[in-house]
Amino acid sequence: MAAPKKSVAKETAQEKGGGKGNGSQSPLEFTREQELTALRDMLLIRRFEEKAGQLYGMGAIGGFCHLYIGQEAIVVGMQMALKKGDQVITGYRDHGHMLATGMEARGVMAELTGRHGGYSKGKGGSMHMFSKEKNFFGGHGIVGAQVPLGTGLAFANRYRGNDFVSLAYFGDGAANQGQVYESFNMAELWKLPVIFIIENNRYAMGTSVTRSSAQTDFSKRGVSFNIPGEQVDGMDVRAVKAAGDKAVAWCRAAKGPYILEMQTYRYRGHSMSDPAKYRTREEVDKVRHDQDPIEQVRNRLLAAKMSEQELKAIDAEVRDIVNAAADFAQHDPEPDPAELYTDVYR
Ligand SMILES: Cc1ncc(C[n+]2csc(CCOP(=O)(O)OP(=O)(O)O)c2C)c(N)n1
Ligand SMILES: [Mg+2]
Repeated sequence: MAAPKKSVAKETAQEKGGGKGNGSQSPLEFTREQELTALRDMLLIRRFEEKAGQLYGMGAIGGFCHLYIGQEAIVVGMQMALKKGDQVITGYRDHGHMLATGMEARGVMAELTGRHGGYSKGKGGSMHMFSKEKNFFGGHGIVGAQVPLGTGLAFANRYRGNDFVSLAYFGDGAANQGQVYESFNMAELWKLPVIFIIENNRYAMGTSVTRSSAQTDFSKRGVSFNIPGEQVDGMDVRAVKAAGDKAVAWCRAAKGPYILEMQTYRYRGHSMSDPAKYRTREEVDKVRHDQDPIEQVRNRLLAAKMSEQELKAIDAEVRDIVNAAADFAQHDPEPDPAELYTDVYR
């Protein structure tokens, strides 16, 4: 087992001070350090997800598994706008969110394979992991259920009088859920510091946005509640970070909630069992070719005279972490049967 040289997952963008802001910087300009941080963190998610897909194919992972490949710029860019203590909650497409908050790749992978060293001792699986330390509140399988929970986190922050912000991520499909609008109403009424992040990847399982949504501009979904919203290029990590900075500042200033519609795309199927009959191969290839979030950063770094070799070294470092995680996840023991009776309400 190759030991990771340095834990990328531990040292997140947010901890490196990416969220401090820089008054003289144009919103879309990243420093070299920010580009490198974004590249590393997005690559970690990409390689992790690729490995999870492989392990699933080998039968090492069971149950539901939804990959985040293509959408990496969203969680990485948003994390760069946060400070320690801010909270994150999302749905079932959640591995990227966990890694972005700094949760360990091996703990996430071991949960996928149902091992004792997983974040839920192997009892939760892909959709049910949490980290108090990293302020990650799940991991939820019921579409939209995380939205009122994320609003509740913001209520708690308000009640306690701190200035933390909660991020509630959900999909374009989830955005048509009734509980989302009950949450919007309360959040604005009580000026709760929550950012509603709609990850519009154009599909909810096999249903495209245009087939399911009367209002396809999701940034306008808060209009009747007076919640400001913006559409963001969710494939450009710099645009995500800039929008995140603005939304976070709004929330910290106690002005209430904010909506960010992240325009993105998922490259893989909805879950591991998706016949993908609802879109063409060409559509997927075009987005990968023209907009890939990782390639965008790589190309900018190459244009700024970074060598292919240096970029390959980052990839190698990330692969080491992911391989070590996969190794751990396949050799760590399964939970003892007695664990069936722990961590449950009785
Ligand atoms: C309340 C509820 N209804 C239906 C489902 C089945 N389901 C799981 S994911 C999904 C689609 C959600 O799509 P979207 O919100 O766009 O998120 P994405 O999968 O694209 O990330 C559906 C209908 C569910 N899990 N929960
Ligand atoms: Mg979707």
